[in-house]
Amino acid sequence: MMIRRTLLNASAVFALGAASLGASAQTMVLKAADVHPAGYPNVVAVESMGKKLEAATNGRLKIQTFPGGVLGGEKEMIEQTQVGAINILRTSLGPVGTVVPEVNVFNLPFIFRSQEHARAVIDGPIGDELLAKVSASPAKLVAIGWMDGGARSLYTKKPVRTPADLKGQKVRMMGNPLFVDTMNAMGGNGISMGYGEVFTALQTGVVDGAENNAPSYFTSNHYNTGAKYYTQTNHLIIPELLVVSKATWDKLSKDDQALLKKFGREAQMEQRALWDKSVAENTAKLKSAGVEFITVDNKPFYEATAPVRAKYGANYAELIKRIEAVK
Ligand code: GTR
Repeated sequence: MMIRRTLLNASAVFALGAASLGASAQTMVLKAADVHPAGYPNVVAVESMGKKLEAATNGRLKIQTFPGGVLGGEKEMIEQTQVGAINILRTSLGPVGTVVPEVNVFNLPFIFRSQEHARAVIDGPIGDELLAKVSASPAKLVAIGWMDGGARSLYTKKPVRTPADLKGQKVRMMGNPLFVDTMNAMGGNGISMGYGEVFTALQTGVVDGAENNAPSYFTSNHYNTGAKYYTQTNHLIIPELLVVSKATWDKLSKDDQALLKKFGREAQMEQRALWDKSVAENTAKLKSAGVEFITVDNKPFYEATAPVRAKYGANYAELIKRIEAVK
């Protein structure tokens, strides 16, 4: 009798323990990573996504942000997201092209006519199709939204006005062979390297320049290394991506997945509003820090990069036509 009661009690305790375990297993703190520092539009948009998620789930799902590249460079962070060590990642589409080659069509030089054109494309059916391609690929990433990445222009220690001025200049590009080819076609020597290494590389002369949008150029401090000529080539307009690890995604209920999708799309719109402000503010800061903005005719750069569009765009001719047709 005695033994039986003990057994009963033990199973009651076990049942209780399982119930509370079950409840705590559902509470999740999602790690969200970004190479950009706190306060950058992309980071702010993900933080506010976290607040909405927490409110909508009564605290069951939360987002903890890890900005400033503390979890590694984008290449490493993509890998960590693929295995579920990072749950949410905001990344440029640039390095994603190495794991999902189909997205490289957005990574082509001069594929978009302007930021407005890029926005119209990512907001429409083509944008949705590419998100779906990322999610359906074997890369183990679920794409839930886009963000603006602005237009990338060259910054160098010597002024550049034509492709010939780039001769012999080593220019840091993002980790994707497409970008190294782009810089080589533009007249320089493309060197691929993680974002976090660029400041020292510029300082020590490992590279003579790099390229980025104004908010990145300013917040990374790259303008403080002598690379103070900012040539307005606008050669790459690359959308940014918000992805969830597939390993994490598969643990979520359908309702929670739908919430993440909804808030991901809202983050896209919030970042956009912050982005325009950030470009204006950071442009002003760069100018007052002594950066010389050089206006150029970008036609020679466009023409020089035709072989890159031909090489990497060959399989996507139809898609490129559709992108060009978007008003
Ligand atoms: C920024 C982009 C980052 C990162 C960086 C880079 O514009 O927002 O995601 O890709 O460029 O040059 O590595």
